Amino acid sequence: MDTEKVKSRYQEASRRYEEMGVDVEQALEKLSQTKISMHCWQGDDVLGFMNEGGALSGGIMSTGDYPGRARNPKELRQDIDKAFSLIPGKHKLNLHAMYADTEEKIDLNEIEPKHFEKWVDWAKENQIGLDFNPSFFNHDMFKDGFTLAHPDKEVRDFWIEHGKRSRKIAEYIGKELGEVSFNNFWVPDGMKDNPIDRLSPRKRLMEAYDEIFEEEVNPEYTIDTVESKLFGIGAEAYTVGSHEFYMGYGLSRNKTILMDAGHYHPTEVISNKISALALFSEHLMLHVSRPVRWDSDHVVIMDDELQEIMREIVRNDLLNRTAIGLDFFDATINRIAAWVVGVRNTQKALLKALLDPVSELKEAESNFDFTKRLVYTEEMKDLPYSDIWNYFCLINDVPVGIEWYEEVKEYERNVLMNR
Ligand code: RNT
Ligand code: ZN
Repeated sequence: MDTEKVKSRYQEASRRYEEMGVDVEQALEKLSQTKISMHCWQGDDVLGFMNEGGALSGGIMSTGDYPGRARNPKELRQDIDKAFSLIPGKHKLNLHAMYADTEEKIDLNEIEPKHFEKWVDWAKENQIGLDFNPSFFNHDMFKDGFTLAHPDKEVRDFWIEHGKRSRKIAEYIGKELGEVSFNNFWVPDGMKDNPIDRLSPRKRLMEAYDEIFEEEVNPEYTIDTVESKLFGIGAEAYTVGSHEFYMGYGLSRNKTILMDAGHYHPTEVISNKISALALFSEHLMLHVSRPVRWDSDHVVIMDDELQEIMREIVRNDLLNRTAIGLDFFDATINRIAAWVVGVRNTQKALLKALLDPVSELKEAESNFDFTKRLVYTEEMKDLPYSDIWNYFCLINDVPVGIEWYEEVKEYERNVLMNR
């Protein structure tokens, strides 16, 4: 798109927003300060590099066989670089332990900071932050549907060791990069059919976490987060780490609670939980995902819930306290396009929220002027936020509109198809 046109449209659009009482420059400033934590696992269908030939386990599933999956750390970084080059701003990469980059033959209970040095070097070079996750799946020690809550101590101890080591790695990452690394704990533990004893596995999970978190890590470098879930494939009847489990655990242990948009009952939404959690916890972290009938991890699109999540963050002034991560894996489409669409949509939804006349709307509501609230919120839907977005892409030196798609196609022809 022609640069002058982008600029003049931006000016015209800004005028319209300003008429509604919106400070557009401030919105762009906030948008450019907000990092999205892009998940590495969209690039290889959540397989990782530590379990050769092993399939995805842990009650999650990636479907599709689009060509060009990244098969090693080098390819994955190359693809991530491509995606980031098409996304405005500097962001974070969310790394899983099973993506260790090393020649050494190591297991999950042996990982050390040195096995992630190459990721850290890459992050430094590209000014990208890193978040981290222990990987409690894709492994033989995921036994009988359990990890940390397994009745057998040997199984639990393996995973406890893994969890402890993940914290050391996240601490190392945060220290090296000078930016906090959120380290997220999610375990798939559960049962397919109705359990007799729901309590004992939850007690074991609680105790295993207490052991993992025994040692202090420097909160300037890493913050532990815990992610709940309603069910998984093969754990339909019972998931040990439920929402209530982690609300209780996180709040009593000072752990940050992570809410994944796909991990609740189908009519339940995380947008309605953010404000409640914000009253009781300093930080919160999200996995912005899109459930379609189940926790299907579809690419996030510009739907109502994505917009409502961002509005909640903005209207409650939670941008500085919320870590926004993404979590989807679609193997039926170009994986780089999946990232670009997902991250750009998340940013766009945030921009839309930032372009609302929040104080005016709050005032109307506090005066019980529900008519004005309705009239304004409906009017805002018609304002040309995409002219503001295109300008944001322009000043950040990334493709405007869908110009990025041509670049992805070219990359597909030249790189992905040769894999
Ligand atoms: C699974 C959780 C978890 C994973 C990633 C790979 O249901 O959402 O966050 O998707 O850790
Ligand atoms: Zn998740």
